[in-house]
Amino acid sequence: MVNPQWVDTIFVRKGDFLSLSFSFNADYENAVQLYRSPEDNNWIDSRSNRGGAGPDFRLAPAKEDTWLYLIGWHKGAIYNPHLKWEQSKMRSVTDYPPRPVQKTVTSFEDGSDNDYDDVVCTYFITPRP
Ligand SMILES: [Ca+2]
Ligand SMILES: [Ca+2]
Repeated sequence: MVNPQWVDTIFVRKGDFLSLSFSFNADYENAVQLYRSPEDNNWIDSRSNRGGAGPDFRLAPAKEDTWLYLIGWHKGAIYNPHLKWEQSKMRSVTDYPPRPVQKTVTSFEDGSDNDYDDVVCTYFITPRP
């Protein structure tokens, strides 16, 4: 079960571009996944501090108004395959620098120290040029 309080819902208008970048600062194993539905196990993209932040993820221009869902996960240890993934607490701050660009910083906490930088996803939504 996903706790909806810690799901970042991303709204992308038809024709807009979404670009996400990721960073990690955690002692425990952390991951973040982008979904088309919060109840769906089929994620679109995934990053972890085990696999690395990787390149920015860029979604093709939305063919229709689209909702996407960003959810963070962690284990209470470093790279222990026997532990279950637990959902991470989430904070999200959005601003519009300058409009109509949207910039959002969504950060996740694995529960060890409340620094909320265990996974940080920064994303921009920009209109079609
Ligand atoms: Ca941290
Ligand atoms: Ca932390």
